[in-house]
Amino acid sequence: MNGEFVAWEDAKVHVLTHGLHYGTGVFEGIRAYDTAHGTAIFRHGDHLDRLFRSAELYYMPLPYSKEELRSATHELIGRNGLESCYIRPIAFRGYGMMGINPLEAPVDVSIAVWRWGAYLGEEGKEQGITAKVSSWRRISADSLIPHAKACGQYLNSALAKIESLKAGYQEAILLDDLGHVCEGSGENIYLVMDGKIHTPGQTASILDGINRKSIIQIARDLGHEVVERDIARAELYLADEVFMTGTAAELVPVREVDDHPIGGGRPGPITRELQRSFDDALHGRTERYREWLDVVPVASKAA
Ligand code: PPE
Repeated sequence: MNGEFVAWEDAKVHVLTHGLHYGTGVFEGIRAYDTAHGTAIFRHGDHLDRLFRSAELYYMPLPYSKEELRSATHELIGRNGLESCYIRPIAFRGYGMMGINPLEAPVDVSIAVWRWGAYLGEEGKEQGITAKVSSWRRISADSLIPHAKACGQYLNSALAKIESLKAGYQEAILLDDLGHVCEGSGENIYLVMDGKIHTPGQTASILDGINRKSIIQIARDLGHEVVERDIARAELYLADEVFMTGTAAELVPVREVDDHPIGGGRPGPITRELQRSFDDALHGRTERYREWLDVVPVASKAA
């Protein structure tokens, strides 16, 4: 926290922290995997780039460089002796000023790491999950910044998630303000139709996921055609396969949307193929994607 290593139980903030009241913070979700090269953080640089972009979009100068955050993360993983973990850097307007204007409030930066298993359950990754199209639309660029990963924006995801869980589904799918398919509460979405992979474009109101970029590249490298375009709600129901990606969730098949079974209600062959290749990339088993790994130096691990 702000440059100090702090024990888990002491990692506390004041109740008048600006970001707690107004959502004025930005964060990242990153994973490190146990690979043959050592503990390796997947696309660490890309996540840190996005953290800095999110901060810039909310006029929040970060008091550390990317390299400082990168090496602090290495040391943190080393000190905790974790072979694999979830990594949550967060920068937020801290304690000192109340009132909406965040510009006078300090900027606090923390990084936390912990073991986090399958976000939507092991069974979800294996068998696929059920999803419901939410009555809540994904935030639009008219009011907020879909491209930023900012704390307050997640009220939108939380409403959609609550609605889907209360209705008995595992995940929510949000449409954008025009009614096009946008993304999950914390995942990007794809469908397979006519042997091609379709996903909303980067300028739709999606969070431009790091795993989205990875899966598009992996799919193309495997010879699949990937089409970025507007997707109608009904296409979800008619698709041969639907799946989602995100750092926490990894690649999760969707077996049912609004009670329509997708492709017979079980994960399809393209989803399975991509899931395997993606898992290989995450775990450093593919030389081609080796550059995506930021290996935690052994010195940090021994510290
Ligand atoms: N859309 C949203 C809204 C989102 O939150 C995420 C990540 C993605 C897409 C996928 O982005 P990427 O991880 O870069 O491929 N959601 C993070 C937070 C989840 C949470 O519950 O917290 C994550 O997966 O870490």
